[in-house]
Amino acid sequence: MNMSKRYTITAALPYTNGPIHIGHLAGVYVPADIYARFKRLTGHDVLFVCGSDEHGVPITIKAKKEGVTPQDIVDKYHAIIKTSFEDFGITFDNYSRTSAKIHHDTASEFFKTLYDKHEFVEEVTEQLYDSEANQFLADRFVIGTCPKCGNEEAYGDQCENCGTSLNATDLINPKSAITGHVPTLKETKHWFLPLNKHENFLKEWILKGHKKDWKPNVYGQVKSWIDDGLRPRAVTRDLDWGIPVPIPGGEGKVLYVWFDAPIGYISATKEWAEANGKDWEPYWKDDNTKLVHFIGKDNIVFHCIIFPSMLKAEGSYILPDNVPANEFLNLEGNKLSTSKNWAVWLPDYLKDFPNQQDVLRYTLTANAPETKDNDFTWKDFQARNNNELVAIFGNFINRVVVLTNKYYNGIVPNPSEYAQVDQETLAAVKAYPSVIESSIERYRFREASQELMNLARLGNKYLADEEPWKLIKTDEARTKTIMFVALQIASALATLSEPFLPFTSEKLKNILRYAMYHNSEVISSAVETSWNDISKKDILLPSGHQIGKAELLFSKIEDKTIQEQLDKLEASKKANEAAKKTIEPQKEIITFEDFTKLDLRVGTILEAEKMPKTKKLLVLKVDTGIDTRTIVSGIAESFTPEEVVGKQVTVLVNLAPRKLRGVESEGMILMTETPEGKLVFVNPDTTVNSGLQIS
Ligand code: B3M
Ligand code: ZN
Repeated sequence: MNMSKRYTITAALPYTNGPIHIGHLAGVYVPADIYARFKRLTGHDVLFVCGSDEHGVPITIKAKKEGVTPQDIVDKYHAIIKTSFEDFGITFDNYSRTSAKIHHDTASEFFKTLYDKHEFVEEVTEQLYDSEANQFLADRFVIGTCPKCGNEEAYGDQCENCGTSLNATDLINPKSAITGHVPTLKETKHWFLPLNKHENFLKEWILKGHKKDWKPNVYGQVKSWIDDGLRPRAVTRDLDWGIPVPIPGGEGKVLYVWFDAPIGYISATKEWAEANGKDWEPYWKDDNTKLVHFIGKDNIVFHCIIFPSMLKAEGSYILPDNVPANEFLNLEGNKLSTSKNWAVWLPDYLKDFPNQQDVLRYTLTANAPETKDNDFTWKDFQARNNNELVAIFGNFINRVVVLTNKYYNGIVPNPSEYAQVDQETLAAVKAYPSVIESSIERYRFREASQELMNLARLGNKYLADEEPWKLIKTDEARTKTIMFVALQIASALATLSEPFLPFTSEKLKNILRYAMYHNSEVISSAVETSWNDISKKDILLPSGHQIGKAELLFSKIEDKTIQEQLDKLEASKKANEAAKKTIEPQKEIITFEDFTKLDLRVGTILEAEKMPKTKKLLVLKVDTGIDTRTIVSGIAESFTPEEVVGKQVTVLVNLAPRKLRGVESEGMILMTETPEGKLVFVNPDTTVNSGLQIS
């Protein structure tokens, strides 16, 4: 086995403030797992690590919202995320967490090393401060307009729209995400990583180096940052949740989450090494090791500029060989959103589609946002399953296994002389490992998954053309040869599908009896077709080998099942629309004098009629206690005239009269709109005399 290369493969540490959703899977975890499985299958020494990112501001915001501690939040979601990755077949060698002691120690030590090497610039600067919340505003504690692209929901450390990394003071019109207030400026000391000092190294390493094999979307983004000029980045924060700054003067401050999180890959490696009696250093310090970071495009700057600068400054680490960042996945035409519950959550998928992990893995791979944002639709999910996994892959395997059992009791038959079509087919099978490999090596997993499906198409076509079910009656020898060739294709599929369809691959290996079983114990491995065998060996499943009975690898997904998922999303959409209508931000403060100018009275509606040629307006006759007057009100879509006559309402009587569609309206009825969009009267809950003042 070729053990020449060691791979350290990392996957972005998910923020532990919610479950994993299909955007995370498509962007990061499925491609990373395909790559790790493939590298293991082709005989490499692979370490695949990840872990929960537990210090980010999103955690503290979620904790505040739920009235619990940040530790409660991360404990809850770390468990949910870890379990769902395991159930989905993501094969991390270690899934750690940044609240673990080993990470605190590793990150503190890393910071201290850079501090002692004078790699930081210590500076007192003015930072955004929320005087009401009595705290500094950094990262997601502050939202404002991105100076680069105008996105009005940019965060204090980054704009997710254009990816630019920001200092909070760069934001235009910043607003506190805690109180909504406009922040003030307050002096505070922080330690900065002078990225500008690493500009030449980065130019050499990326722009001049062999990074041409980086994906264009990654190389392009990095190049534009470097061209724009790199600036010092604060690597400490005035927060109480995170890793304490381990130097004098760091009291009350923590490491910036994006300083500590990437070091989480290293601490996860150390933790794995300790648990397995291994040495962690070769995976991070040996030039023979290839370091590959799987991330989403919003993490490019941290993995291509900041973390490499940290590693370079520390001096003893290797640098990433590639950072194959994916773009974003949308859902049914809209951006995925945790806060708006516009997502397909992995735990929900696993519950709604038991034992169908591979259907989602395959769909997310076949449609991965590798070079541009892409859209997940439940219709496409159904089509990929029914038209490809069931109709091509599953159908081929089912026919081969059913016919082998029917004609030969499951024994692989003895072939006679190969016809030309047999030779061509077997030659084509031999080419597939390198075809798929070349796509995977270029991080083109969509392409690779389609090549795998093409191998199943080849099998299907071979059987359809050779029609063994007809020949069995007239040419026994020819039928045996055809079935023998078809079984070789099935064996190749069992091995080559493992990175993409791991659950199916295992099922198929069991059906083909890759290993012999006795009382469900493996007693011998009669055949073990390795990835590298397929292009080398002429026979993968030898004649005389006993295979098992047929079992369905995939089942058709009905329209009803898809509709249930679409209904769930519709419900989310409705809840969002309702939620959007709830609390509008408070208007600007008025003085008490301003308030006393308003004359609010109890009024009684005496008459009501629809305003002709309008949908929204009712013309009301209102007894205000002062007089009876006409008021036009936009409530016709919520109430009929009959429903409002006799109602007591709050009336603003000293509003300047306005002409609406030729009718003079003198005053305003006060209403409110429920989250469901229903208008209701703001009125006294008991009947009182019209004209009473409301104050
Ligand atoms: N927690 C994920 C994100 O930005 C972030 C990745 C850290 S990888 C070191 O959504
Ligand atoms: Zn931007």
